[in-house]
Amino acid sequence: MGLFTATLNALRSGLSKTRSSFTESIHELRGRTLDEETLDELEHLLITADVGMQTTNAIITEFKSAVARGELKNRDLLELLEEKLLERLEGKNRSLAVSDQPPTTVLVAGVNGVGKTTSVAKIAKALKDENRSVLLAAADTFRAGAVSQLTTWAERLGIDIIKGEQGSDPAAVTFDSVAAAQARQVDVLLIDTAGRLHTQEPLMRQLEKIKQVTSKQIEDAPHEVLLVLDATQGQNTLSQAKKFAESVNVTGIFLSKLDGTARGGIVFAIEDETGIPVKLIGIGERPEDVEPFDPESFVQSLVDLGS
Ligand SMILES: Nc1nc2c(ncn2[C@@H]2O[C@H](COP(=O)(O)OP(=O)(O)O)[C@@H](O)[C@H]2O)c(=O)[nH]1
Ligand SMILES: [Mg+2]
Repeated sequence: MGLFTATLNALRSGLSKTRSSFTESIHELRGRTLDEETLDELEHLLITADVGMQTTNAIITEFKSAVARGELKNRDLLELLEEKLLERLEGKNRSLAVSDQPPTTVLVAGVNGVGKTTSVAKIAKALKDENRSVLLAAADTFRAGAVSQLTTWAERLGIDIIKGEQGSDPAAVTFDSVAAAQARQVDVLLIDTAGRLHTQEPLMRQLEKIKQVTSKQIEDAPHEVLLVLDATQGQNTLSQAKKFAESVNVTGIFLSKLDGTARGGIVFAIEDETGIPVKLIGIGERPEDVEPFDPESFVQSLVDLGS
């Protein structure tokens, strides 16, 4: 899906916390001699921004060999950093999967409080703004208020919603929503799920069940399994991603709350550790506070060479 376009200004302000720590700090290194001390400081800054060991090591190693080859004499440290950071993110398909035959079904998963319901509303709004028809499924039937939260969004955005009683079987709600999406011929069905259960049933088993219900009705559904990770949770996001990826085939990550953290470098760690592409980012609480993840503008905002 060519879901909306990135706006650099919104991204820059959404990343303001990361920019006021990481970006400002790396600018202090500009013009410094590229000796061991400078590279140690750069390494420290990358780790502090949660970039992770893999990307940090790769970048520092490349810098060291570039210095040894004398290549950095005429190169700007930040230009080279921008180049290397971008290389780490290149070559991934970041667009949302779309089915030739509607409805495209998107399953949204993640632990409690990471921003699933908000992210569903954001995607729904973006799709609606592109004149696509959308249906929401409230398959978080456990948390008190979860269904009404999504219902409120649906009303505000003028989008239909399929829901069951609180406590009802989320697989049944899912079944109904897929049937309704087919009958109404909507373009996209967005399924909001629970992040925590008050039953004996393990969360992952419930997700698998929801997934199975959709694929029984539409062979290649769900076309997208989006895992929502909360950027403010830093390194904890990595273990969450691994756990979900073990049970359901996660096809993309929605990284929420990037506006709430100074450690926006977590994007690199997530992709290094999981191999799953970050497809969308959340940069605020409003339905319009979402951007497709665009490596180039992301890295540009982080390094901020100016134009
Ligand atoms: N600052 C910020 N807050 C967010 C973002 N996404 C969600 N939230 C907030 O996170 C809280 C939990 O969101 P919710 O969608 O209910 O999470 P869920 O339990 O995973 O469904 C709410 O207060 C949201 O407004 C974001 O991108 N930025
Ligand atoms: Mg929710």
